[in-house]
Amino acid sequence: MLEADVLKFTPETMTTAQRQQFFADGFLVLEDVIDEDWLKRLRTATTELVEASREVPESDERFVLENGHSAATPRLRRLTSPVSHHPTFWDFAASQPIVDVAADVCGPDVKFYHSKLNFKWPEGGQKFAWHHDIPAWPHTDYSPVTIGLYMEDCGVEQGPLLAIKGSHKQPLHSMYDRDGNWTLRIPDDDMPPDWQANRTALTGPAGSLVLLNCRVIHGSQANMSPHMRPLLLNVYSSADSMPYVFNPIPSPYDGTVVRGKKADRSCHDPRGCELPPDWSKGYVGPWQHQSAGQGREQ
Ligand SMILES: O=C(O)CCC(=O)C(=O)O
Repeated sequence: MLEADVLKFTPETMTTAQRQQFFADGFLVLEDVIDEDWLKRLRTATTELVEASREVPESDERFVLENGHSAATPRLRRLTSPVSHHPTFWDFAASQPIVDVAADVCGPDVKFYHSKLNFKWPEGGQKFAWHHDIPAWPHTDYSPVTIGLYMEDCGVEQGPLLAIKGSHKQPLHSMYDRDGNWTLRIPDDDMPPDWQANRTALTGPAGSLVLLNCRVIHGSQANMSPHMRPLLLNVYSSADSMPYVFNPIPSPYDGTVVRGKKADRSCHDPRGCELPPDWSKGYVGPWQHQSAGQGREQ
C-alpha cells in the first residue's frame, strides 16, 4: 500500500503526530510498548537458544557467530529466523501489540516477511555499516517496515541503531561496489550531503519498538560497553506488497497475514529497485559482504 493510502486510515496505536514523524524521518522509536511479560518470555527463549549455540563450532543456518565464540563463552552476532527456532518468537511476531503498530504504517492488512535477532555482545559486538534494507529483499512497493524490539535497555554506548533522517525520500544507493560485488554498505564518501547532521541514534529502554522504513539509510557502531544489546527485528509489509526475489531468511511463516485480510491485487510503486544476488543459492548474512573494505565507513 502506498503512503497516501495508508494515511487515509486513522492510526490506532500511535498518535497522528508519531505517524507523521515516521513518514517524514523514515524511523520512529516508541517507548513502553512491549510489557515485562513479553520481555521475560522472549529473554527465556533467547537464553535457551544461546545455550544451544555452545555446541556450534562455526556459523550455520541458525547462528552467525561473533569472533571469540566458544562452548565456554558463547558470542553471537545473529540468531537467523528466530520464528523458525522457538515458538515464543512467532507468538510475539503475530501478537497484537506489534502487528497493530505495523498496521499504523502499512495499512490495516499486514503480512509477515522474516525475522532476525541481532546481538551485540558486550565489549566488541560488531558494527553494522550504513545501508538500505530494501535492495536485499525488494517488494513491489516500499511499505515494508522493520520493527525492532530492544529486549534490554539500549543506550548510545551499546551500539544502538543509527539512522539518517529523511534518507528514505532520496534515491537508493547501490549496494554493490564498483567491481560489482554485493557489499550492502554505503561508504562515507558516498553518503548524502548533511548526513552527519541528520544522523540519529535510536536508543530506548527495554520494551521500546524501533520502526525503520525499508529505504532509510541505517547502521550501528560496535558495542564497547559492558552491556549486551539484543535487538529482535521483525519485518512486515502491507498485504498487497509482493516480494519478487527469493527471501534471504525464509521461514514457514513467510507471507502469513498477521492482521486483516489477504490481498486480491498487488500494489506497485513506480520507483524500481536494484536486484540482489540470487539468495536461493545461499545467504550468509550481511557481515561477510560488508567486511570487504571495512574501516572506511562510519
Ligand atoms: O543490528 C544492528 O545494529 C543493525 C541491523 C540492521 O541494520 C539490519 O539487520 O539490517
